[in-house]
Amino acid sequence: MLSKKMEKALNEQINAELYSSYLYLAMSAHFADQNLEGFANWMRIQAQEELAHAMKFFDHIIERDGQAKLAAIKGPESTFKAPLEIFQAAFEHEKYISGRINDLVTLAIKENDHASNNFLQWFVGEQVEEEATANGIVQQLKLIGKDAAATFHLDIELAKRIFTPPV
Ligand code: OFO
Repeated sequence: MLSKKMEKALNEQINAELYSSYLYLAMSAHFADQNLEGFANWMRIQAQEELAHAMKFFDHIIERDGQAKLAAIKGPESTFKAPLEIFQAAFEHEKYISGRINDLVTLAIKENDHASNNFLQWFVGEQVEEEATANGIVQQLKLIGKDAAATFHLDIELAKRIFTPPV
C-alpha cells in the first residue's frame, strides 16, 4: 500500500514523464520540418521511451493498490533553434528529471516504502544513461560546428535508432 504522499509524488512523475514525451515529440516535429529525418527519428524514439517510463509509474501505482490520477500536460516549447541548442535543452531536461527521481527516492526512504525505493532504482540507472546519451550528442554537435557534411552524417547515424521497450 502506498502512502498518500508517495502516491501523489508518483502521480506527479507520470505527468513529468508524459511532458518529457511531449517535449521530445515537439522537437521531433521541428527536426522533421527541417528535413533532418535522422534527428527527428531519434527524438521520436525518445518520446516513445518517455511514454513507456510514464506507464511504468502508472503500473507501479496500480500494483500497489494506489490510484493513478492523470493531470493536464503542459504544452511543450515550440520555438527551437539549431540542433546543438535543442540537444543542450534535452540534456538540461534530463538533469532536471534525474533530480526529480532522486527526490522520489528520498521520499520513499522517508516513508519507509522499500517497494517504491526498489522500483525507483531502475530509474536511477536509466537517468545515468539518459544524461550520458543526450550529452554525447551535444559533444558531437560541438565538434561538428557548422560543417553541413558532418551534420548530414550524424543525421544518418541518428536515423538508425530503434525503440526497445524498457523491461
Ligand atoms: Fe524518463 O527519462 Fe527522460 O525524461
